[in-house]
Amino acid sequence: MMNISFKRLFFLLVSCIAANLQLYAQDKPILIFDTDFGGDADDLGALAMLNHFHNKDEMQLLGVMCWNLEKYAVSAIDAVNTHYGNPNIPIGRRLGEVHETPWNHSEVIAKDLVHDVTLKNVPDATELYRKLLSKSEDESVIVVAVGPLMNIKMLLDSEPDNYSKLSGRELVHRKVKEFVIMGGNFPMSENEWNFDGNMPGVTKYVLENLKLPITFSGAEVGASLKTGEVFNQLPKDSPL
Ligand SMILES: [Ca+2]
Repeated sequence: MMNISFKRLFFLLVSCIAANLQLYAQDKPILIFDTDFGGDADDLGALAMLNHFHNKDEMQLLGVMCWNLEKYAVSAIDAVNTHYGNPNIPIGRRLGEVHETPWNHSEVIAKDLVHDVTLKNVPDATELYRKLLSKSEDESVIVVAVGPLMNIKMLLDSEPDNYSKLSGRELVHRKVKEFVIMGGNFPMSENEWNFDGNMPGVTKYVLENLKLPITFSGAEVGASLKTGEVFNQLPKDSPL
């Protein structure tokens, strides 16, 4: 009799743990980070935070898409991920002509910290988006975009391929559950970089074609948050 009770108790306990794990697994956000890394410090800070929460198992950083075609941008992103112990997070890049922007912080980070990928040997962002989304559960991925939206436009316009027979538009609406987009200035403004990006029509196209929940974070939010002093106290090998 005692034996049966113990078995029941054990079964109940395992069931509870399994149920909790399942609940936790469902709740854990799965993110793709789309960034114009290299100019302002906020993308660097955001990438560090994402690595931190990824390591705490509070979310999964599924991949990083680099909008910036600056020579060292992808290397610097990989260096940050590697610094936080995540050298294998896949990185995709926007196709286009590579340039050098000496005032970007990417070159310093890439030259000072360990990394093993560059702009030349990572896949096109559209291809990586399609690969990652096709392997994901339906309505499971959150795309966080903190730069201009060209990578999203290219994804929406993509054709069926080896990863999925769905069009880009179908794939996005099947696999993504939410977009979080940093851009604009609310209630209104002109020429905010992320929504302008010297790419007329891209933001309008993306927003008109996304039929999914979108959370916007305008430039006025960041402008009201003054921070940075604490970074002076960090060890010299920190990318921050
Ligand atoms: Ca940005």
